[in-house]
Amino acid sequence: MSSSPQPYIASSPITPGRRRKSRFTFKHLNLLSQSSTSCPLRCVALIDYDAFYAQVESVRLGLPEDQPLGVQQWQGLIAINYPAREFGLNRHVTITEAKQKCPQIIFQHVATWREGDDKWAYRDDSFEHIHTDKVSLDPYRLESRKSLALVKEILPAPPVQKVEKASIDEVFLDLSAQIHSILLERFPELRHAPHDDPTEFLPVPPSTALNWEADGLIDLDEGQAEDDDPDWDDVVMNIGSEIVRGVRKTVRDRLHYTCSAGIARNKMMAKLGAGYKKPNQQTIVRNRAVQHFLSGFKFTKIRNLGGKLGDQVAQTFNTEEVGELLKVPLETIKSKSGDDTGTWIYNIIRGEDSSEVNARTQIKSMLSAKSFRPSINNFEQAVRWIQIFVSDIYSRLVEEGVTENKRRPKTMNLHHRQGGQMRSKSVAIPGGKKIDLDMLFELAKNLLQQVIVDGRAWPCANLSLSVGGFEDGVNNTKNIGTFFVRGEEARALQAASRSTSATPIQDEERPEKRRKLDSGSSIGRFFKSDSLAEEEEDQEKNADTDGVEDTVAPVPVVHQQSIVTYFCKNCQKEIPESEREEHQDWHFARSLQAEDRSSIAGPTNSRPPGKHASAQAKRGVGTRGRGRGAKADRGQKRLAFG
Ligand code: DCP
Ligand code: CA
Repeated sequence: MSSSPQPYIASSPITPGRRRKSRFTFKHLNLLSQSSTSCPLRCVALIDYDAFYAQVESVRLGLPEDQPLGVQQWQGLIAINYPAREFGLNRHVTITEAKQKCPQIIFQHVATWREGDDKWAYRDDSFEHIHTDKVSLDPYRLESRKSLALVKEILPAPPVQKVEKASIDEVFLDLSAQIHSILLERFPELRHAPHDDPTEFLPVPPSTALNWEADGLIDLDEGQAEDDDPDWDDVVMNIGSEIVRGVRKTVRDRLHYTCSAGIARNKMMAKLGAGYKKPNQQTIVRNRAVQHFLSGFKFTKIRNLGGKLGDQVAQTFNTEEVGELLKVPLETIKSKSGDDTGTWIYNIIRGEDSSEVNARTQIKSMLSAKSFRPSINNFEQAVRWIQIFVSDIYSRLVEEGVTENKRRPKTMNLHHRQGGQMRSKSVAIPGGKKIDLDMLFELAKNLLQQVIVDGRAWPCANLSLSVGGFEDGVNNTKNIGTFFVRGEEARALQAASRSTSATPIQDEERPEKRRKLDSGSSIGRFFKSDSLAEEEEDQEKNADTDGVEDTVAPVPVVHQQSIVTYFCKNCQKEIPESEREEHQDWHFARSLQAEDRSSIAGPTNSRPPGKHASAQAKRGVGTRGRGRGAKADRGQKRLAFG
């Protein structure tokens, strides 16, 4: 991940007037066949769908392509299609403004989960139900998956095919190996190195080798001219462009989506290229055009320089312009940003990026979240959301093949935010047991109980549930279903609950947003944060935040008249009325936890919230059913959902 080797600024035998040989060698050609990141002939593309969610909705609704449409989430807009953008709209405008500027616009609200439903749905009234619905991005995920599958179908099979899903609507393709085979087909003179010497320079390409058709070409660097003889890197880009045009056409024909693309020598340049001209266009950044292209950008537009790292660099060097930063010597950048980061920055602004197109497309984690405005204040409310999160995650797990035991997550996490504190609890998902809604719900509820037992659970401003640590499932279907008896299931669950205490990440109290990229002072850290960012992206894109900056809702005013109390039968004590809900929740949580733990001794050292703790808090515990057998007891009666 450090500096990109750039071996191709090689001296090739050039005669005045016309070059006899290419600058590239047979060895370079061989590197191309291996999709090597150090190959100077490398070709990478980024395909980015135009106004993705908006297109999904337009196609689903069968609307004419020129119909302006905005995708609504509560009172905000999260995607605006290109016909609507012609009216000057973007996703930061309000619905009222959008309507004013473009009266014919259609707003489509995203699908939502609603309590009691076992599937998300499009509803006419969802924008009025921010407090009871949770957005579902499943329709977009499904379309994203469908189009990724199509792209993979169009391209040659792996290992020639190298496809990386970069986000819900972006995909990187390393086209090198495919282009290599096309080159050999079209230019047989490239098949064998003279004297089998890989260091031999390639012959020059025929001048008829290039046909840019309708490509968006970035102007060449200073000192380069269109009528200069092309070299093989130009031919490679030309073939890459042809492939991408074909992919885009098939996607358009079969799925009716338009997308834009960038074609260049690496991921970073491809990404910049893709955003250069939208919609429905592709931009080629030839190697001879890289410097010219880059100099027109602020470096904060560069992939991985958009966040804090970019801000820090801008502050340190007092500029955001690539052109200005190019003047800073490597040693100076290194002295300010550290050796690794400095070298990386130095190279990236010169258009050099050796990061690989990583064909891993498997999901690492799934998250379902909701921010509450106003905050929620009791166990029942929280459990209702947990139920929705579980349904959401379970439906995605089914998509992921969990019911056929293809893959399964190993852990479940619950994050809970109260005031400025984020707490998280985690539990191992018991292996060898079928993952179903009930099982996930029990685990999640148990995590919630743990949060409540710790106290300070309310008011809660955000809850999020995630599963992660996916592994390939073992084929143990014969053990599932009839084989398990209740007691065993209960024990499996108990084991899982107990294992939380051994899980190092459980009960982590942390300042808000600790996981955000906090410093760019080391490139190692920076790239680690990149992979974290991936998970965060999953979180962000699934989180239901009502489009409002997450702020802590004010604590509801409770009338703290000290004389007002209620008598807790469990504790046989007077408890302040203001603590009633939390106190009851505490008992409830303790009792369920005790049930789950079955014969494990009840709490001796935990105290209910407030100063009125009592050893009698245990009273009543142990008289109810156990494990799954307890399903229809008080818990269910109190919860009453669906
Ligand atoms: N998205 C979102 N909130 C954001 C950014 C994006 O919900 N702040 C969703 C809606 C977008 C989708 O992700 O349709 C893809 O994001 P893009 O940034 O690629 O934006 P678009 O695809 O909508 O537009 P463009 O044509 O500019 O790529
Ligand atoms: Ca897009």
